[in-house]
Amino acid sequence: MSDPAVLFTITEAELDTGLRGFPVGTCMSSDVDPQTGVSYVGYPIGDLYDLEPEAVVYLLFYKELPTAEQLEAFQSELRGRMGMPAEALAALKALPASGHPMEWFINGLTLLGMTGKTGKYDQDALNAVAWVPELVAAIFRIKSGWGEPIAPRKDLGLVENFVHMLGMPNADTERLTQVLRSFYVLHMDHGGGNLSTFTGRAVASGLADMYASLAASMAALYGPLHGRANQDCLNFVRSVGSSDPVEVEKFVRANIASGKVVYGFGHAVLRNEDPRATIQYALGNAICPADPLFATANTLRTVANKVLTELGKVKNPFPNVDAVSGTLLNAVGLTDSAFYTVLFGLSRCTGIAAQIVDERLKMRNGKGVAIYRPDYLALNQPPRRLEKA
Ligand code: CMX
Repeated sequence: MSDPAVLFTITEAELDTGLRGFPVGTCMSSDVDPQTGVSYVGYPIGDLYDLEPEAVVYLLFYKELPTAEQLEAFQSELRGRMGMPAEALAALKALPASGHPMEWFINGLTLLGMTGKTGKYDQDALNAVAWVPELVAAIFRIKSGWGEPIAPRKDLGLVENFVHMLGMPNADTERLTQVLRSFYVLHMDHGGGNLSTFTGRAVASGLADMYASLAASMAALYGPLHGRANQDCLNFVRSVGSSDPVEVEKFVRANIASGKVVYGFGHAVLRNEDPRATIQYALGNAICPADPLFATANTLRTVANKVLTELGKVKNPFPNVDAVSGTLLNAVGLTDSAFYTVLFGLSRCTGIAAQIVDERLKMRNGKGVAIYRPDYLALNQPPRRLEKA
């Protein structure tokens, strides 16, 4: 490629490949390197996962980590925004019980828009950061039969408040908070091209409001090849039934022979172990090394990698973020995997909201990115006419 302005050339073979790798725009909050994984505004995720979650939210929105004073002011601002509209909560309770938690979440986001939007992307983004944990905790409580939604406490941080509002029966609050704090930071953002973020940005480019855009992005996250893989991944680890390397290898080989994927392994962009998986393996080794499912996930880390490498065709035979997140959630009492994608969404809404604010209010000198309008080439549509009498 001699012209430095040419970033990518498209051949016919690249059509219908899901825009894989096509550069379509810029992202100010995060980046994904095939070898080293995700970074937020230049910081590798390994530097950030144990910070105060609000400091990382601040970084995604304002592109710098806050000073102690800025962090305190930001935490206090978010606390001031807490308290989702009561009308949205009341409407949530009327949703069909049979819906998947993600279907409730998608509807819940549009309810927040109907009852509480300001119409300003930056304001709605920060309100969403404050309200989404309340919405998700309410979905957990109503759908799990744990009782009425619990109101937020203004003296608690975002994740501590979420744990309080979950009111999970028999919870080990300390371990639950520890796992959810890191889960929240690890899942916040992952570049602009992942399906949910891309969808949210595309929908906002037509000037749909923040909540409608987030609802659309969460519909994208709902797919089993995207966010719902974390639910399938825990079910996969459960089905292995052993942590013995010989038994696990037999299971993985049989699984592949029957045409199924090994959940928690592979990635569209990464070509190494996802650092978010590395961090979670270390957390599991610290808090639940003897947990049977975590032990299985640990064995899969090496055994599945070996078998997938031998297979030859898998571009990334290493664990992705979903390889172990479910086993940690399960180990701290969140045993119903149907809710895992909602937890992913709770976190990811932060990065998507920050990217929508950047795209609508900052890019192109504040003019915002134009409405998305890619081209689809006509296929099997030779011109023809309807003969009329
Ligand atoms: N197990 C078995 N086979 C796999 C595989 C896996 N984990 N990952 C890839 N392959 C196969 C593909 O099915 C494909 O086979 P065919 O050529 O026969 O169609 C071949 O290897 C090449 O695929 P690839 O280019 O390496 O992977 P893709 O970019 O097409 O797909 C992904 C990426 C994540 C969908 C895929 O690796 C997969 O299905 N993994 C299991 C599900 C999973 O863990 N998803 C979570 C993703 C996490 C995230 O997106 O953040």
